[in-house]
Amino acid sequence: MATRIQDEGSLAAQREKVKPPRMFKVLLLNDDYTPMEFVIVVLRRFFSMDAEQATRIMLKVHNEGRGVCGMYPRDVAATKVEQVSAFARQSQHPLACVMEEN
Ligand code: TYC
Repeated sequence: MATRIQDEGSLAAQREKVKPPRMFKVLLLNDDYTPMEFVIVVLRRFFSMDAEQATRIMLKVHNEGRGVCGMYPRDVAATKVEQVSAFARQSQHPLACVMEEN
């Protein structure tokens, strides 16, 4: 049996459910030191790109200064940034990965 309060609760839940999630771009930034091959490995490993896509995005970043790797809800984007940054740090490359709201 539905009470008035339960109805309001389910309406609120439904409103929450249909609202599209805020989306965040994950970007790579260019630098003068990270090897091109390493950037391609990053794009393939963390963003599931094939060799051709990864090469295209790497060259875009190299030529234009930055490039979008993908677009995700906040928590997924933050995890990508953390994973890429940790991998770059561990490999002693200065590669920078950031997120920004779409
Ligand atoms: N500019 C780097 C080089 O010439 C390559 C590079 C590409 C670095 C993309 C970072 O996000 C980057 N070796």
